[in-house]
Amino acid sequence: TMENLDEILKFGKALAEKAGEEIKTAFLQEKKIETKAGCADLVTETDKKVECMIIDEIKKTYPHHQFIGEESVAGGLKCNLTDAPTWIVDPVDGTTNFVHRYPYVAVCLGFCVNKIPVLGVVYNAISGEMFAAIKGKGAFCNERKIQVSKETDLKKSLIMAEFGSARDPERLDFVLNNLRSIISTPVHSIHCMGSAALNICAVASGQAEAYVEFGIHCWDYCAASVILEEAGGLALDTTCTPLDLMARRILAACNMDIAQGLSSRLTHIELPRD
Ligand code: LIP
Repeated sequence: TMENLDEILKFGKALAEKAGEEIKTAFLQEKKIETKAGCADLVTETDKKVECMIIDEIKKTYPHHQFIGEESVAGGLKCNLTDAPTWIVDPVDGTTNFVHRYPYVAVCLGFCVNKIPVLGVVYNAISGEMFAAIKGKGAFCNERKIQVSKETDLKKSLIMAEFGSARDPERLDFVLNNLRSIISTPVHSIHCMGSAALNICAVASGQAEAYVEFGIHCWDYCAASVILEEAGGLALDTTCTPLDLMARRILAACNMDIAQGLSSRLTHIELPRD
């Protein structure tokens, strides 16, 4: 099947806006919060409702497309990426932010063909920033072209990272040791925005030099990885090898100097695959 990516992008942006309306409406209201894999892995009614809406709309317009969705996988569906045109969906990236009314919450729509991410939409539902890219056609934020930072010195870099949602001591040691290793490079600072996708878009926009995280999932980084690469950046595995969508780890960087400098300071763990 030949997919019309320009048409799909237009559809994806409209869909993200519609999902964003739901999120914005619920943002300041009282929320029903449940936990998933651990006490800091949160889900709300909005996550589930928005994912259902997104999948229904895609099925109506593109009946031959497949899906992987965060809440569908949490509900027991398999995370099965085939060569078929497949959407990888995170209805609310930054659920913890959403719960706390911290205004960095994104709808992520990634689209893969032959297992390659070829289109990505990341919509900050609160700020209204619409990040979008088609492979080979550049990256945009609200129609303005975006570009990564030109900095090559890790010591002059701002790094995005996260604590993640695991709270067991062994994993915390791993995360905190890596953060310690990064900050003592020394870098200018480490920021946590609370959304993997928006961290990657910050690198794509030239607002930070790199982002690294272990333990995230394909729906957190699929869409944003296309945006980053189209902004001139690198979406890599943490070892600086090609990105593995199911390996649950990413190193997003503005260039190879920054990527290699950062990668060499990290301890790398393998996680159960998506
Ligand atoms: C979250 C990420 C966040 C990361 C968490 C979690 P969710 O996604 O975007 O940056 O640290 O581990 O994966 O659950 O809000 O979609």
